[in-house]
Amino acid sequence: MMWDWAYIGMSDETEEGSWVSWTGEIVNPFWAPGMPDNYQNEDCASLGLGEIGINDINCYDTYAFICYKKYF
Ligand SMILES: [Ca+2]
Ligand SMILES: [Ca+2]
Repeated sequence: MMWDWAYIGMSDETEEGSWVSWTGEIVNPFWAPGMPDNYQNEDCASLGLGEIGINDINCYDTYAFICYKKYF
């Protein structure tokens, strides 16, 4: 497992450009500048070590995973 990125449970795999959380809610995360860029069809949102904001990366590598939980 690589630890430089962590998936955060959001994807636009179903419809390109429509980001939804794993609970099915539409989300508009705090993207890093220039992201999401859909580089080579990236569909999974992630937080990178030392990065400011969220980047879309591919969904197929083995990274840590941070889930989203709604409290209110
Ligand atoms: Ca995408
Ligand atoms: Ca990207």
